Amino acid sequence: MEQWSWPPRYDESYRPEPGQRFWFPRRETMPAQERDEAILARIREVMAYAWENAPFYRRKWDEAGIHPSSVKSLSDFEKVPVVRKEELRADQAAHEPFGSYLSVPVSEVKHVNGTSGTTGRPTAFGISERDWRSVANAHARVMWAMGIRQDDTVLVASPLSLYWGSWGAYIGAERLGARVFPFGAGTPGQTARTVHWMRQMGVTVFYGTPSYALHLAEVAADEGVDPASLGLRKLFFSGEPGASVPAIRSRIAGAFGAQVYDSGSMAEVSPWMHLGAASDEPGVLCWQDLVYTEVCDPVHHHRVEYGAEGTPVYTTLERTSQPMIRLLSNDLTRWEAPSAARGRSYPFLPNGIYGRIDDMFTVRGENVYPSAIDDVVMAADGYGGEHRIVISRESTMDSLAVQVEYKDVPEPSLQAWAGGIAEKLRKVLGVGAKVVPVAHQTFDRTEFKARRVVDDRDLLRRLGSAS
Ligand code: 8LH
Repeated sequence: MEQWSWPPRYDESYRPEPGQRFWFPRRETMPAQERDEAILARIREVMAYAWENAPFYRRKWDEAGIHPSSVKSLSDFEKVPVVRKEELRADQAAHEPFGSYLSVPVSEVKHVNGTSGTTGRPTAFGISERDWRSVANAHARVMWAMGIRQDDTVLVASPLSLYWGSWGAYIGAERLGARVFPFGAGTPGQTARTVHWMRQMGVTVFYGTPSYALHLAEVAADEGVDPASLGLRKLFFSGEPGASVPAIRSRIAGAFGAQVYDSGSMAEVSPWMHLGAASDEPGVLCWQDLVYTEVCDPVHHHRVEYGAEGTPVYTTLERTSQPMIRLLSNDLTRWEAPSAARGRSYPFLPNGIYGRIDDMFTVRGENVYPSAIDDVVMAADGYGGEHRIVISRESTMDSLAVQVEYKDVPEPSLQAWAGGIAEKLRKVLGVGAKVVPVAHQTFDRTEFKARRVVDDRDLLRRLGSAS
């Protein structure tokens, strides 16, 4: 296998010929079974390393009666207890600043990123130079599979702050040899400037969130610029569901006249692009030799069969500064077995990550994912660019309303328009939803990750507990 060592060591001068399909042909196309054997050996090395260097893991595994040497198969590995984000947060509070899962001396931490900390204590990511380079090499590989090349100019259009997403895209594009344009996102008036700079710089590739790409397309139109005239070849995304949601991806592809690629998992397990598309179709491959992904049942955390739904559990195979061993995502996906037809012998998530378990809600006994609603409403002709999903409680029953912006729908047709969407929602979700048309530009747009669900039941719960 090409450049497969522990600790990882990459030849920074290596780059395939532009016409070559694979960055590392052997690693990407080898029989999955053979790769799994190599992954098992690597997992044992990573676990032994964590046992030696990270008190967090030694404590956790001691309590569970697990020693790295007891993991003799990938089935044994399923018995290793998962790590939850709350544990990382608590461990960092007790062992500032990087937690007792930091496995290198603090002096080796050369980059600090972090979670936004909008909910709970923020988590710091302490990244060694070695890990920073491994992430750059991994991301270059995945971006190569998307068809990004040296002559591309890559716009990083997400906040250049603590967010790993932006930096991960930046260093990947840089390692690949492309021109990188870190314009960022999130400051007032920036989006209109983005449109003009994109034109001037001849940007060919966009990176950001799907919500932001749609907002950018709207702003371009308001500025009198057809987004399709901007010259983008490709857009790749992470951070939220969208690039694998058919209605969203076709809106983006249609607006920009370009190809759409999904990618992304969690900042903690960077290289987060280890879930990444290698074709202009919905879904992502699990690049198992970078981060070993197990789609698991959410209760016992054992792998589910291919074809089934579960929550991804991630194990980094190249990280030395803060290795993540069985980090529980609490996201939702369905996975499929590796297939030669896809060119790369990795498992596949055909619908990408379609939501978080916490974001799933139940209305009259049916589980509903916000992204399923997005897919229906955003496919409607006359969709005005934003919507909100409102869950409330009428007496003892939960009810669902979707407020949908409309554009160019004549007033007299509005009720019929809303009725058409409601009918499709009923078919897809299995429960009725009230569709309320609202005027274009009623709702704020986001430059980052969208929050479209308004749960009025929380308010009722809070009022209930206050009384
Ligand atoms: C996704 C996706 C996706 C992330 N489809 N949901 O952007 C990549 C990394 C850096 C990132 O967003 O990390 P962060 O901020 O820790 O958020 C992770 C969560 O974001 C993840 O658990 C998912 O719920 C969501 N997410 N990429 C759908 N392609």
